[in-house]
Amino acid sequence: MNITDMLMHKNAKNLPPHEIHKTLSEAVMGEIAVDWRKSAVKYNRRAFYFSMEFLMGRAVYNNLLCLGLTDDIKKAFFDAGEDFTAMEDIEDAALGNGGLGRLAACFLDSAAAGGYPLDGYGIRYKYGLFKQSFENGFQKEAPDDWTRHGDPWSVRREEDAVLLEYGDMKVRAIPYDMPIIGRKNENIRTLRLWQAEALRENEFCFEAFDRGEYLRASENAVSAENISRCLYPNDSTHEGLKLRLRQEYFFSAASVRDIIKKHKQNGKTMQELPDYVSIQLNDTHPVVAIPELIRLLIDDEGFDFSEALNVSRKVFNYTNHTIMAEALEKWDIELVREILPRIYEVCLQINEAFIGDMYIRGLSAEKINSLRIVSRESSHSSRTLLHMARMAIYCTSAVNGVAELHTEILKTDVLNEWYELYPEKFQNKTNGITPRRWIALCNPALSGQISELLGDGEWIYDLDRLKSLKKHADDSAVISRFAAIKRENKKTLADYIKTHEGILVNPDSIFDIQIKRLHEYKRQLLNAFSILYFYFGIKEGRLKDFYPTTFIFGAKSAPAYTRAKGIIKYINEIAALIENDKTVREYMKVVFVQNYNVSYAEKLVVAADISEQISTAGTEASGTGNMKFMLNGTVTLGTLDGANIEIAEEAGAENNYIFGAVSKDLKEIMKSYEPRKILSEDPLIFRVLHTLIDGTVSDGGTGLFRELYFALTDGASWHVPDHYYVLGDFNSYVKAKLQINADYRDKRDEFYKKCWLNMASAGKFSSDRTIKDYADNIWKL
Ligand code: 26W
Repeated sequence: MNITDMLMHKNAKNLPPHEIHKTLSEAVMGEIAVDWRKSAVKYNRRAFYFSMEFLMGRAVYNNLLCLGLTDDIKKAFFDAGEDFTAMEDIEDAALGNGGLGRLAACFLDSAAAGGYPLDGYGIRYKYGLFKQSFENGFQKEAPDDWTRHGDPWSVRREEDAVLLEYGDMKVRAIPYDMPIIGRKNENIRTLRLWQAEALRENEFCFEAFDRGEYLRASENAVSAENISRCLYPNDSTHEGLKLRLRQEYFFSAASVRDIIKKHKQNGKTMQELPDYVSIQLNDTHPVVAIPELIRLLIDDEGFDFSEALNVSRKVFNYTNHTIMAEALEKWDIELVREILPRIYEVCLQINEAFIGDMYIRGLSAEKINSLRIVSRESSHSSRTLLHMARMAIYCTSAVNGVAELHTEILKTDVLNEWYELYPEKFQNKTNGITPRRWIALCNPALSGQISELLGDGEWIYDLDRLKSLKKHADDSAVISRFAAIKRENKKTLADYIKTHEGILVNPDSIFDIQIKRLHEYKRQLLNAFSILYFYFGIKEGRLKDFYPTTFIFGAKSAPAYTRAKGIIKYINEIAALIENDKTVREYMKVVFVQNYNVSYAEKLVVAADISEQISTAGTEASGTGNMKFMLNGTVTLGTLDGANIEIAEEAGAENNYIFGAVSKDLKEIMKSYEPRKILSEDPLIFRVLHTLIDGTVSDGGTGLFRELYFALTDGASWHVPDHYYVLGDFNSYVKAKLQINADYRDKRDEFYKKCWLNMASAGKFSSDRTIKDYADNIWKL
């Protein structure tokens, strides 16, 4: 292998890690160049994944793994006296917020590995998701300049630049291509990310410069570059901001044009586009691609509107990732008119076509009004809104949810009226995760054990084979090796936490882990309350024999999400409270790791005893962290929500710890729910909740904790007290948690058997399965 030669030649020893990283990456890029080029032209019919976010994480180790080079390179590093892990600080592309962006990354990997012609299109943000640190327990954000050491995994393709016009400005979109390797199988896919730049003639204004107006001289360049400057760190609320709309149009329009250009280069007509191209819209963020395609067909290709709409319907498909009302994108139509005047006109035409269709179906005017794609905000509002999800459903062939329950909720509740109009469009595609990154890469020891038992390592491309490991659940030699591997992973994590957080944790304690974006519906607060409950229980002698537990959190809060930031501060205060208590701290410890990201997740999911998946039933569309823990042999402590339901189905509810109200009951429950009643009847819950206002912990005078308290008791912005049913589920949650604690303490073998059975049942949650389902039933590849 000449990559190792190259490393040796460069005399790695004298190079700083980023130089080694660069040399190695460039060598790999050279190695794959021919296959990559061939893959691009190999297929007739192709699919494209349009996503505002791709949460790729580190490329270097993953690419070596997929090429089967890890062992060779590790050895070369060792021989050169170099640290293989030193490249960890060099690159980590966090071009996404959470689940939606990471799913996109897993999908590309699975497509490459499975031999599917799927490529990704997105934005090359200069700054990825902010870096998080804690100062005095409060979240602080810093910019994430992810290419500061260069970007050897991307190739700039100047020749494919696209000119884009807004109502008030013009910009160039320059593509950067990243190879998606997946497997050494000659199907190397591409993630094409667009970067915004000024037109060359506008880049710099010499007239302004000559007048001494130096800032103004580069004003055009700055406003163009602003479009791809920064990932919006918001993963639930739609804010309706101008720059965000510019971003959405920027990559959607550039990508549509890129696809059309290639299609024409292949000598095909635009009428034939649907025969060769299928585009998956990752949530509504890229939905503006629809009016853009229609516009191009009308303005440049001479289609009439209804022909153009028909083409678009055959090309596009839409995935919904959230049922949270505040996340649904509705753009103020006046903003659309200002920034995208021609798109505005097309959207109005789509709306007219829809209204016409509805009249033909015989719907009442009132009903039609309630469904319009462009509609007044309310009878007493002068704002008119463009409903992106409605446009998506009307203008696509397939609409899908991301877990069985989620799709059911879309059909019967959130999108019920649309389901009744277009039942044939609705499908479920339960999410998945790539086994390459989420076990082979992050858990080499467990992967090794599995490969030995299965006789080869090919199972990472055929995860259903794990099933046959169930028969080893009663083999004590197998289970004790499995337990030893987990113990070793816990030790490795403990060392990492010591280095990065300055906190000592005991690897022999239970590792109870909740890692995901900070959001009220995910209920980190429920976890925090239960910890306080145990704290008081131990301190006051009610809780005996509590097995020492380390409660680990990792979560970023949207910078403007005040209540979520209050929850972070609260958990950090609880951590300090316990740490300062000599009698309790032997039994429990709370660690909130800083800057939780994909790379941290790789270290955490392999070291967990308990996977916390505790969202209010009916709120988490799917969850994918839950699958990562499961695959690495962890029991789920969870509600019957999202994919947790399918996890419990696959692994057996008896091998997990399920608690809480179920989705179908909650609507009824919430009608008469009175959290203050619980508070007045249950002194232990009272005690715990009152830490928010009785001075047990301090929010530094910000009022954050008081606000949290009143949101639960009286109801704040939701006007519903405790909208996410934290107190309602509290007792059943605590009970389940104590059950795990006792099982771990008293029936360790049984506990590990449960863990093992979870791993052996995780086959369904490979994104290879998900991609095959999309390819067969939506993209028809
Ligand atoms: C407009 C602001 C905004 C930005 C991002 C609204 C909503 C989003 C995403 C849809 C949020 C998201 O990441 N959803 C998650 O998608 C995952 C992949 O399908 C699911 O597993 C998670 O349950 C869902 O929360």
